[in-house]
Amino acid sequence: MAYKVAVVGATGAVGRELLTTLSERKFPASEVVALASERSAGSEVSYGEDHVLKVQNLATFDFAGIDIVLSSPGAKVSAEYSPKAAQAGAVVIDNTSHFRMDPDVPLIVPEVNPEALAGYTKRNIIANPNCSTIQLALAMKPLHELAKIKRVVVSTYQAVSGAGKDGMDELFNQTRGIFVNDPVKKEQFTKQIAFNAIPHIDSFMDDGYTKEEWKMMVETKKILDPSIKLTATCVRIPVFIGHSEAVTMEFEKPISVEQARLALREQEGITVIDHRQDEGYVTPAECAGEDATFVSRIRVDPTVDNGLSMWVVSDNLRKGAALNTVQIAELLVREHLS
Ligand code: A2P
Ligand code: 11C
Repeated sequence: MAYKVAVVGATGAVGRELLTTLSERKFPASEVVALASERSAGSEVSYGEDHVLKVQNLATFDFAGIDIVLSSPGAKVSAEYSPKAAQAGAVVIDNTSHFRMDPDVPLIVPEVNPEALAGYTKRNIIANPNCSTIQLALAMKPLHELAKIKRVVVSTYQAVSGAGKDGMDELFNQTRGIFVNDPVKKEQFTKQIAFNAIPHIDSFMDDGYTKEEWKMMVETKKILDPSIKLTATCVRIPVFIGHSEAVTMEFEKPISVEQARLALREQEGITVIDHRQDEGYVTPAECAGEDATFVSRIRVDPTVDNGLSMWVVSDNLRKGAALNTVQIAELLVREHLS
């Protein structure tokens, strides 16, 4: 069977990756429709190597007859259009923060909690987690099964593509501008991002955390285990693609580095590259364009009982967004639609 698929936000950084991923993975689509704002209606986007799709205006599009919607146009736009598409009969896989904590919306990393997908029929909406949550939950899963994680301290080093195509343009333009002495222009980021690090992603909350940090806490609990305590510091760095995370975990039971390495090696979606020498670890420059989430620098944290630290890197546009979304669609088709 083949499905009619609509990609919402098709001209964006994630939307383009969604089209590439659908084509690369040969998703059984009888038709793919590209949707974006009125601004880009009529423009063209690539779908695979030999197809070009004409972008249509989301605001006037009729979702009747569409089977699956992959939506990544930002939270406000999804809040309005994802329920409309669901009411028209499509199953929506939404890659924004808007529906993730709705108890009637499953929040899925297919290698971690595929069983939760079954609840999607309540709203016909499935949520794709935040990019920094996906790679963390995936790396935590086999370790949690082995020795039960009690507490996590995570610091992120997040690429500008997390802020979309305009964020990528801002890093590029500031970097070039600084070399020719142009004044720094800030639009997407609150401080200069070129040659800098900004400890602020998404808006501030009353308790001093940012919403990105809050999302990592609550989404990890929803996906993996509500009893896990997690504190995060999320930082934007001048890298185009690839989120990195320094993760320290405290376990209920003893766990050795060797046991952790073995469990991570057996986890689908994880590649362990961990040699204690120059170049024996993965950086964002190497993870861009890859499907795997990479774990390196696994070591004992001697400051607590049963502590381990590790370094986790993943392509935020692929596993952090488009790949995970398409994997959810594949799971949906396999388990529920066919
Ligand atoms: P457009 O290119 O027409 O603005 P990114 O996350 O890379 O910034 O991409 C955001 C995506 O969401 C783009 O495809 C963008 O389309 C789309 N988008 C933004 N606002 C709207 C809207 N009001 N209606 C439909 N699509 C939107
Ligand atoms: C970033 N993680 O890097 C964000 C992007 O909640 O879907 C994704 C925001 C979200 O800025």
